[in-house]
Amino acid sequence: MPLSARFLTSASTLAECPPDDAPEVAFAGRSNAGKSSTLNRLTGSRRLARVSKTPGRTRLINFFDVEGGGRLVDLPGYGYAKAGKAERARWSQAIDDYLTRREMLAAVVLIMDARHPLQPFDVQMLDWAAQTGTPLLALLNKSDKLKQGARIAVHRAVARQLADAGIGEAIPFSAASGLGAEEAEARVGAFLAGR
Ligand SMILES: Nc1nc2c(ncn2[C@@H]2O[C@H](COP(=O)(O)OP(=O)(O)OP(=O)(O)O)[C@@H](O)[C@H]2O)c(=O)[nH]1
Ligand SMILES: [Mg+2]
Repeated sequence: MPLSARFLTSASTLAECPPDDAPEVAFAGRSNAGKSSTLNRLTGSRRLARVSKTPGRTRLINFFDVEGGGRLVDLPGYGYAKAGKAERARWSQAIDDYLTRREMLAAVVLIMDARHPLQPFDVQMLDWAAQTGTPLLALLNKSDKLKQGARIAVHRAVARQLADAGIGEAIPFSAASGLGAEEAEARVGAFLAGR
């Protein structure tokens, strides 16, 4: 079942974030990996989060209230090349602050493009999750772009890395086709419920 959610607010700094008083699941990943598309898929909504062909669409931290409790958080993408240096520095500061200071952060959903998984930012995120003991779910997004054999190979390789690091789980996923969506919804719902 999709999670029912609605937009709460946007923030460009930690100080602007809503009170840290509800469990949150944050969607992180490289620019253009499909964070916003994934949020829309998991909430069964076309337009909850803004999706764009141009990387760097999500420029703020966006908060969505989930019916039944908790929030989903759409983070700006890491590594958006066209943003100016100052803007990039501001984003990564806001993301780092969010990830390190948010007491109610229940889990991180790491969205990767299944065609280019485990880029430096992703590995950094996995290391961070392992070090801090933050639950992490990796979604191998855009799996619709891969043939079955490649999909299986990528899943196996990423699952092995996660197992080596002692964290989380990887799911072949497609925000476009809905592959893996039910499983991801169940996992996110469980994170929010503290399970
Ligand atoms: N084929 C395919 N395309 C996808 C999928 N998910 C996202 N896309 C496309 O990838 C592009 C980026 O999607 P977004 O959801 O905006 O990505 P994002 O990670 O939120 O990007 P930023 O906000 O810029 O960091 C869009 O053109 C989407 O339509 C998928 O599962 N399959
Ligand atoms: Mg986005």
